[in-house]
Amino acid sequence: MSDTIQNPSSVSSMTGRIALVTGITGQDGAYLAELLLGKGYRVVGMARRSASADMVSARLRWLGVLDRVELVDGDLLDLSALIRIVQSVQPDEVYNLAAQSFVAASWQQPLLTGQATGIGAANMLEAVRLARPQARFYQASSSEMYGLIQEKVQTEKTPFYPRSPYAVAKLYAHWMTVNYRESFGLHASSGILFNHESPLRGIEFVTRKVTDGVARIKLGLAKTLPLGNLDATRDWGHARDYVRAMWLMLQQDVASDYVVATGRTTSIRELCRIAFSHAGLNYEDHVETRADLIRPAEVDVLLGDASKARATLGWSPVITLEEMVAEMVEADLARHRAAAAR
Ligand code: NDP
Ligand code: GDR
Repeated sequence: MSDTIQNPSSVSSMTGRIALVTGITGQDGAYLAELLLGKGYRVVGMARRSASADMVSARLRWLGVLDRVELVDGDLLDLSALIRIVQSVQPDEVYNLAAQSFVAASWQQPLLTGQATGIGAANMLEAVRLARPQARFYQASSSEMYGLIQEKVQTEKTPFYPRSPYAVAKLYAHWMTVNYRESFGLHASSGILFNHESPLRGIEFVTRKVTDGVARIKLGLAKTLPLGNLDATRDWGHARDYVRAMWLMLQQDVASDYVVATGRTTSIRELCRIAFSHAGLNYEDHVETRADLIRPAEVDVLLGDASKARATLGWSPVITLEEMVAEMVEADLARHRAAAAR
């Protein structure tokens, strides 16, 4: 990649609408690109320059959309580049998905996380305000902002109590989005998304770590799976469902903040049971708990109430946890079988 856009105008847009997506190489970036291309958008994805360019595009390739997305080099820490990109792309919609998104890593890299996940979002808001204030803006906020839970079921009105450097950075980005909406009149919405997963989830996150572990154990490549806290519970949905909510938010006349969640919470232990039993295995025979995988501070329970998204956006999730875990286990089995056959 370079400073200029790759694949320029290789796709003529059916709607004439242009979307700029940061974090295009991540899980949500790939699914969102697929959704927007399906709706006829011209999709420009911002990605960091990498020495391993083929790895950068792996998820887009997996979904079969790589050649239809235009990629441009950019880093959230580089405001001047962001301004130039927004100026040249002139997007109608900007989806800010880029972040250092791994909670556990944020204790090892608190300042970098603050820069990318917090200040990075402010940089993007500034770039939009200066170069394309009429664009609609989406900020990837997180249920991690609730942290030490103040209400059993979390809504847009539940008080926040962040419990990691990641969550603190996301809270800053969230309030900057609200402030840019209220101060400068930007059409800026914030999606408070609860955990969402898929076969494209990074391997370090617990769902994918479990489904990859199940596949390796099933194929005789490993015997055990080390995990941390099995008692925390998460409200898990599928990324494909959740990117639809992002898009719906930017189609509203008035920008706002929305919880996006399934309304069901499940422990890591139960997730293990579902995933292992899908492959005919008993998790208790293979899962080991390891103290070094326990976090300095934990978010014990997350359970979201997406009533506002349901009522205003007409959004509700379609894919169940069991269906998603089955899809992920099957994808990891296929991946390991293909690697063994090479
Ligand atoms: P991923 O970790 O899969 O993707 C993160 C993306 O951000 C990658 O493309 C990464 O690029 C990019 N990135 C990181 N730092 C920078 C930077 N300094 N400049 C430019 N790009 C950068 O995350 P997801 O797709 O799962 O999540 C998308 C967003 O939604 C994130 O902001 C995340 O925090 C948030 N979120 C996610 C939830 C989930 O359950 N998935 C729930 C709630 C919020 P590279 O490939 O180069 O590393
Ligand atoms: P989370 O996701 O921190 O909720 O953040 P993750 O899958 O990393 O952890 C979920 C829960 O599982 C427990 N856990 C383990 N987690 C990992 N990664 N590895 C383990 O071995 C392990 N063992 C137990 C954790 O302690 C935790 O309770 C995700 C990210 O996508 C964020 O970017 C996003 O904002 C939130 O979801 C909503």
